[in-house]
Amino acid sequence: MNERIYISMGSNQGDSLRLLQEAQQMIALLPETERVDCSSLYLTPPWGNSHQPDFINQVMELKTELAPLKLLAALKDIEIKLGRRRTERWGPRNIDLDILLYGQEVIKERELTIPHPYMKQRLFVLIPLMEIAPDCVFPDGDSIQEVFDRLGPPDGETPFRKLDPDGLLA
Ligand code: A4P
Ligand code: MG
Repeated sequence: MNERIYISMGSNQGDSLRLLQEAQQMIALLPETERVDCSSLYLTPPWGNSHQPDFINQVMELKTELAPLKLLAALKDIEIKLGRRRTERWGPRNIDLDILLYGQEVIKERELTIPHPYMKQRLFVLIPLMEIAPDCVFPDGDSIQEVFDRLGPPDGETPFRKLDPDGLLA
C-alpha cells in the first residue's frame, strides 16, 4: 500500500460541490483503501469542448490494495451511483473520476491507460495535483514542475479560481 495514487475529479452539471464531496467519501470507503489528501476545489474553464459551463475540479491522493483495473471498476461504479450517464466526449458531466497516476506504473490496456493520456496537457489536472504533490515525478522522469512550466502561462497566471469548501470564491 505504498504507492501514491491520484484521482482527478470533475463536475460541471448538477450540484457539483455535493457530488465531489460524495465521490470523495465513497472513494475513501472502498475496501482496503484510505484517503491520504485532497487538493482545494478549483473553478476551471472547460477544456476540449468550450461550449459548456465551467467545471469544478479537484485531485485526491489515496492508498489502496485494489489493483488498477479493480480501482477503475470501483470508480465507474461510484460514477453510476452518483447518476452519471454516458455523454459526448469531453462534454458536460455531473461526475468524472479518472485515475491519473498509480505509483510509477505504466498501463496501456484497452480499458485503462495510466498515466492518464491527457494529464500533461490539462492545467485543471496539473494545478490541483501540484498543490498536494509538488515533488511528483511521472514514470517517464518528467517532474510536475517541468510539465507545468512547459504548459503554463509565462507569467504563472491562470484563469483558475480557488473555491473554499463551501464552493465560494476564496
Ligand atoms: N479510461 C482509460 N484510461 C483511464 C484512466 N486513467 N482513468 C477509459 C479513467 N478512465 C480511463 O472515460 C472513457 C473510458 O476511458 C472509460 O470507460 C475508461 O475505461 P469516460 O470518463 O467514461 O468518458 P469521458 O469522460 O467522456 O471521456 P474522457 O476522454 O475520459 O473525458 P475526459 O478526458 O475525462 O474529459 N474541462 C475542465 N476544465 N475540467 C474537466 O474536468 N473534463 C473533461 C472530460 C473535458 N473538459 C474538462 C474536464
Ligand atoms: Mg473520464
